[in-house]
Amino acid sequence: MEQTLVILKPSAISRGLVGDVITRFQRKGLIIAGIKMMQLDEAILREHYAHLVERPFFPTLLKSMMATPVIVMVLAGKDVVSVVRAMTGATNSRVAAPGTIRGDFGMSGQENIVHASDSPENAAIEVARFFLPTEVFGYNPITMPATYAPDEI
Ligand code: IDP
Ligand code: MG
Repeated sequence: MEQTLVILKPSAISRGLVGDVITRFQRKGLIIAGIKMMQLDEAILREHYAHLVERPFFPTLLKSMMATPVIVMVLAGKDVVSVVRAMTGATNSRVAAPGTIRGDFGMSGQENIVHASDSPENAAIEVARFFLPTEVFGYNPITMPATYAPDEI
């Protein structure tokens, strides 16, 4: 099963949205393959947001992502990377479509509740960045036959 990396950002923690966001992923039928709380530091964020380090807002983004601990998750499912990106919505929460996590829960471009991997290649890199192999579990929930047709899994 494909995997993706999700971070419940400090905006989700501070605003009490952890349960609501995780519930959405579970109701969709995604499998939680790994989950833990951690405090991010500058080193891991410079790696994770390497594509943004030269941007003027990067110092503010760093501070925002270190404001509280975060919850990191590995979600598993068929085409899970694109499914979760679609559920997440556009980067700017004010533009994100209603029905998406950012569109329903946020008002900010920076304080946008969740991170989600943007490609299967990056998902594999990001899962390895935040999780030890022993912290990610491959299992088939009893709900699988009601979630997928046999030829989908
Ligand atoms: P994504 O999270 O939708 O993949 P990226 O472009 O990868 O968007 O940016 C990573 C994160 O950096 C965003 O989720 C957001 O928190 C922050 N960010 C991106 N662009 C801006 C901006 O123009 N102003 C402030 N923060 C931004
Ligand atoms: Mg991104």
